[in-house]
Amino acid sequence: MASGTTATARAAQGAAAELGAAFEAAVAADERIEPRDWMPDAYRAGLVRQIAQHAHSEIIGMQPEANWIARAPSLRRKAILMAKVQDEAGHGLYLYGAAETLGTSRAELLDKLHEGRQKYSSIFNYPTLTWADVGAIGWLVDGAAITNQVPLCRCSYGPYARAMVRICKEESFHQRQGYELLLALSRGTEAQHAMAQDAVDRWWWPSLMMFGPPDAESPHSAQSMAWKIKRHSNDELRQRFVDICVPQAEALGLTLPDPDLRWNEQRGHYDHGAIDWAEFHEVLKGNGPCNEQRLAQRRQAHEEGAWVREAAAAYAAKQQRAAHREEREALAS
Ligand code: BYC
Repeated sequence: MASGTTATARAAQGAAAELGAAFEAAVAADERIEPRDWMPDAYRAGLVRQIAQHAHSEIIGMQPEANWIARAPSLRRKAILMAKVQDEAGHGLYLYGAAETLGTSRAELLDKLHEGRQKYSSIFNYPTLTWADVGAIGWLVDGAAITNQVPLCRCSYGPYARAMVRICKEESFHQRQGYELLLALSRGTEAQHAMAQDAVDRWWWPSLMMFGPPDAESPHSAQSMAWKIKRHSNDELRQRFVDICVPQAEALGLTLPDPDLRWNEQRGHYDHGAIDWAEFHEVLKGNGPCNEQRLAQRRQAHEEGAWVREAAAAYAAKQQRAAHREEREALAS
């Protein structure tokens, strides 16, 4: 009996080792891991953590911009902004869908968001004070998002990587509309130019924080990069973003609010000033300017949408009953 148990345990261990080796080999060969494939528990949990945070950011990210839909300065600008905010909702859906393939329901993730047990991007805890903020969000926030997210199109987990392809195409449109909006303001009246500059002054540093803590203080980066979920470190992507933005700011006729920003010939990159990480951690702890407001509005939207979810569930159940009835009738005839 004892030796039988040992043999079974040994066989199970052998099978687990084989599955683990197959997973590692697939990652090393740059193949995609698909929902039905075996994966380590920590890989699954890490993906759910990141995808959930990403999905939550998309739907909370609708709030600061939606604040300006009713006050857009022209019908054209209003139509563009509505389409953009609607896109963010869609991105949330693709991402919650990707998380569902890992065995975690959207309802469960939303509960965690509403209870403050899962994060969303720090950037959306800042207020949108003027119309120029819509431009600054498009240029800087969507620009940072693209820089961070294009490499995620090659993420080792198939459903997340495929969701990111479509998201990045839409983000690219969002970034351009923000840039074009800021350009129009920058070339406008003195007051419009000043409004654009003020928005850039307020959004620049929080945009740099979107890339996450410095590499040395990023607990997840090493494992996430080893599993090819992330392809580049937080600091690498932040640097890439800074290098892209400096000439764009010059073309816009706006300045970036960092006196230490200068080209470093030796590194082949722009050096930038120190980021206020204390502010970042405060925002993550819930003490940013809009944390409470964002979560309260999200909870309210969820409660107000209860009837839609009930109606959709009732409709789905009705469709299913009809399909079963048709099946029974077909069998009986
Ligand atoms: N804000 O070890 P680290 C958008 C957390 S949506 C809040 O470096 P990781 C858009 C991190 O989660 C933008 N939390 O983590 C939408 C972790 O906490 P937990 C969102 C942050 O995962 C609408 C802890 O700090 N984009 O673009 O390796 C309109 C330690 O960090 C932040 C994505 O989510 C932050 N900024 O790297 C317009 C992209 N940074 O989980 C635009 C996908 C870090 O241990 N996500 N934390 O409690 C990623 O690429 C990575 O998750 C991150 C962080 C680079 C963000």
